[in-house]
Amino acid sequence: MDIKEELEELKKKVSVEIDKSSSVDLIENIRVHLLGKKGDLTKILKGLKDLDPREKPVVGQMANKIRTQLETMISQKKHILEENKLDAQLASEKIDVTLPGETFQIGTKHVLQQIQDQIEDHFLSQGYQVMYGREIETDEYNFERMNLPKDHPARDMQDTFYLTPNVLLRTQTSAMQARAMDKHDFSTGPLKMISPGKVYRRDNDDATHSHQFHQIEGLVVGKKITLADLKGTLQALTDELFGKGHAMRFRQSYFPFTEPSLEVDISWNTVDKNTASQDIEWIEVLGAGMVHPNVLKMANIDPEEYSGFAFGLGPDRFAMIKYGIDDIRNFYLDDLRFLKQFCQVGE
Ligand code: FA5
Repeated sequence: MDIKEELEELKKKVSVEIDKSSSVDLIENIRVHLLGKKGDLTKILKGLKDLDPREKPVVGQMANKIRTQLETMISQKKHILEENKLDAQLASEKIDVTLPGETFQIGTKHVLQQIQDQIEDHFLSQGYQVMYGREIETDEYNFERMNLPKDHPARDMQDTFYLTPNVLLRTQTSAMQARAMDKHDFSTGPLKMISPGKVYRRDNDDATHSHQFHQIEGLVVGKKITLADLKGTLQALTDELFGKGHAMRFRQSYFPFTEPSLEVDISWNTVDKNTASQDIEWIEVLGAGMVHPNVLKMANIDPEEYSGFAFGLGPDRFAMIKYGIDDIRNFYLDDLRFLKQFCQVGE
């Protein structure tokens, strides 16, 4: 067989193979076997060098033509096979939107967040602004600006976790009082704010104490603010949360940043586990008082002209009273049997 016949033979053989090939991989295989370095066409063309010099250009031209024809056939077939493959894939992945979907468990607000939201809504409706503070605070704002200089004995009651000697996990949302006073422009009217968030203390955990809990700070500073305003504000809050006239008890107390200072207890019904007899107890829910003149002075506010009240309440304990929960640790155990009792309707 001379070289021209070989080329014709190759064209016929490869055309049939292309026709028969049923996958992109097979067609790619044909291309490599035909045109690769050791491919059939390359092998035949090596014989060109032994040809009569007059025949070389004729055979060369013929070889190029066959090569182009086969390449075109390969790429057309490859295109068809790729399209078929995509069609098959699309058909197999078709989604039936009428099939019933999988059900997901959707989370709901934690009971503590629910209480916080209710308290925020109450104060927003009274014209307060809500300011979220930082859990990592400086000694300056957590203690010093609250009239608790270094070595003040009242610091002992609020030992905490220190990141550096001057940076700590805040022990009270009161840290936001000074930040709010620094920021407020008193020419626009009184400052009325609440500040909710987590606080931390080196307290031993028990039924009513946790080393991490929540507080909501309240602060009003303006002209002619009195203790009566504070009492009325707290009464309005408890009326809304627990129903009008729910028993509250004001007790004299001490905080370095308020003068006078007081603590507020709320009554709650307890049931003796052994005898099932019901009793009424008091639980302390907040500390409060009139803002100490030193605290106002440190914020460059004249205590002769301005006065204010502040309170720091524990929403965890509010939730305990509202829902009859006898152990604060339940809030932090992530036990779904406990948490599911407080799923809001529709969630
Ligand atoms: C304070 O933290 C003051 N900053 C409150 C305050 C603000 C007074 C503004 C005056 C003016 P006290 O340590 O008592 O005070 O905490 C306030 C409330 O936080 C308590 O009444 C209680 O409801 C809650 N609380 C305190 N310690 C814990 C604890 N370990 N676990 C859960 N709740 C707590």
